[in-house]
Amino acid sequence: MIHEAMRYTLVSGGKRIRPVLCIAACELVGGNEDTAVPAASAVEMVHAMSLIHDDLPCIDNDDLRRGKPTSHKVFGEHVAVLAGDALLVRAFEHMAASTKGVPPMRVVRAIGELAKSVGAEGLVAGQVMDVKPEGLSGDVGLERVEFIHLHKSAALVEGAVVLGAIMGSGSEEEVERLRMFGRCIGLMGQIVDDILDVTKSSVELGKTTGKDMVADKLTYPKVLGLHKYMEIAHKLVEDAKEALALFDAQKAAPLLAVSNYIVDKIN
Ligand code: GRG
Repeated sequence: MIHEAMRYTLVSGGKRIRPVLCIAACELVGGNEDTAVPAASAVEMVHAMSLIHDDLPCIDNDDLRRGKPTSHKVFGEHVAVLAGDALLVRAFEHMAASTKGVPPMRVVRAIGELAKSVGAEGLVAGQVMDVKPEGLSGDVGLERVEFIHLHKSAALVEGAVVLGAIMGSGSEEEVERLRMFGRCIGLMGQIVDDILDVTKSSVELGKTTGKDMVADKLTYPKVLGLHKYMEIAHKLVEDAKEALALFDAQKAAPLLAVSNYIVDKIN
């Protein structure tokens, strides 16, 4: 039962953006795809567990994820909690046991990076801040929203890219440039989702003003307005491109393609 619950979310049709980024970053710094596959899988396991826990009744209480019943709806709440825990631990076990052809110090560093992107300085920090404020109004600080998005959404995307660069034996400078790239597109991904939430709601309600219709979510559009928010998304694409500028353009093409894929949804 526990393995079935672990697999249920892990193979339920996500876009796999994080593992793709991890492998592309590894190849960009000259590494072989195979050396990044365990890390890429580990990142996807962490992503899957975060979705399971995010959907729980005590957090977002969602019934559907990717068009299917959420883990706790299928397996019950206690199994969903445990499946999330087991996936989290399995991610680290898998990286430690299955990474081949990478110096042990690099594997240890990558494990540390992943842990940091998940824990109280990463996903967990973002989730803790993302409590629904009662009577939310225009005075919700931009800083707070930025903190939530950077931690809850961008941290694991950044982690995925950094892990790939480490496994591919990237230099310190390459790792840091790719960290910046990952952070930009992670943040951009969340912004694009927020914009689509707003525009979709507007279309559904037959309105064309782009005014925020999402009542209970803490989003940038609520704080900044849609126009300014679009500007930020486009600025992040430029920053992401700049972070890749010193790499060979042809080799950087796959990462740029992911970045364009994300932002094209709002163009
Ligand atoms: C990490 C220990 C631990 C607990 C979890 C609940 C929680 C703490 C964190 C919430 C993390 C969360 C759900 C962030 C949202 C991230 C996000 C942008 C999800 C959507 O990603 P996509 O579009 O999804 O890549 P698919 O379905 O394609 O995989």
